[in-house]
Amino acid sequence: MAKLDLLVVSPSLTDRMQDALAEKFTLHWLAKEADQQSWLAENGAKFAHVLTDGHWGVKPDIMQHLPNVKVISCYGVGYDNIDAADCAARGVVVTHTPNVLNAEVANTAILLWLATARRLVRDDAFVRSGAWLNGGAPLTRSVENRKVGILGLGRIGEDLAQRLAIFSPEISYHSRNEKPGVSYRYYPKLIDMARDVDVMFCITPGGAATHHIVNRDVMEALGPDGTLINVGRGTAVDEAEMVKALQDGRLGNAGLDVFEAEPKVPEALFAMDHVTLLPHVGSATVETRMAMGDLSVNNLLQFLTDGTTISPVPECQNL
Ligand code: A2R
Repeated sequence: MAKLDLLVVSPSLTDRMQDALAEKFTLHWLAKEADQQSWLAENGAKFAHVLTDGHWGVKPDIMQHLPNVKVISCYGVGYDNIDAADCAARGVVVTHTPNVLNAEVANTAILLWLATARRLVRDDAFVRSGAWLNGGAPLTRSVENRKVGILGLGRIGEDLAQRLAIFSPEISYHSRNEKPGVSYRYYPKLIDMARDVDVMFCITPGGAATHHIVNRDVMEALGPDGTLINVGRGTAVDEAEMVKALQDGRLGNAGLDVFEAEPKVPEALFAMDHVTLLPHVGSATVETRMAMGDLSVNNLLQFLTDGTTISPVPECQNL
């Protein structure tokens, strides 16, 4: 049987994903086209199936050339770079990879908190530079018995809350809606939670609703001894204000896996040892990326079989 055409928006895929897709699809790599807009104008109409990731999404300049698209599979849980509401209105199913990455992203959040509080990077450099020969490293701050606020107690946030239990924290959370059946304290206002906690974990989706939700006032409420950990989306934090607050000591510390204009990171952060930086690797282990890859591929394959998908985004669940 002739293979179907698959538009791949991500510049790369794992070998395992390519092998699984190759049985049914001919892969067309958008990133290999020198003039993507002209190529899409000529070829876009032939694609009913699209594979992308959370970073690249399917932005309007691509979407406008896909009049016949039926399904978009996103390799990642965040899909803020795809207009899912518009897709749903057009009958286009968007899928993503929830749950299979909860543990990994929660672990990354804890890693960032421990590394930041205990100055892992600073003290590693301290040993390597030979500075230890002249005396011990300065003291750090404990992660035990802290007041912890979770901004976004969703799938990942709940997993994080459970994993944090070994540090005997007092956990609270903020989201738009109070979660039924949850014992953690709910704050209807983010700023009130920020004022009360020692560390705030940000695990919300990106997009307009959360844009700069962590603003200057929230960071000042977190305060000079407070720590901000962000593993959700860079756009949720006002990055310019965060840099200033960290410089002035109005915000104590930060552990960041995500940034507003990735892979660009404000250079002012590079010299700060009260900040720990990661290159958006929250889910980036071999095991978890394999699970995400399998789910992204299987969403497409199931769609070919019976028109349904395993994990459509909420906007597309009734299609
Ligand atoms: O607001 P709610 O009740 O829908 O709670 C969700 C919360 N959230 C928000 N909180 C405050 N203000 C907002 N504007 C807002 N929008 C959403 O974020 C919920 O507690 C949480 C998202 O949870 P899930 O949808 O289960 O997402 P998951 O799988 O935990 O992943 C979170 C994000 C992804 O979208 C990627 O951006 C990143 O983590 O990997």
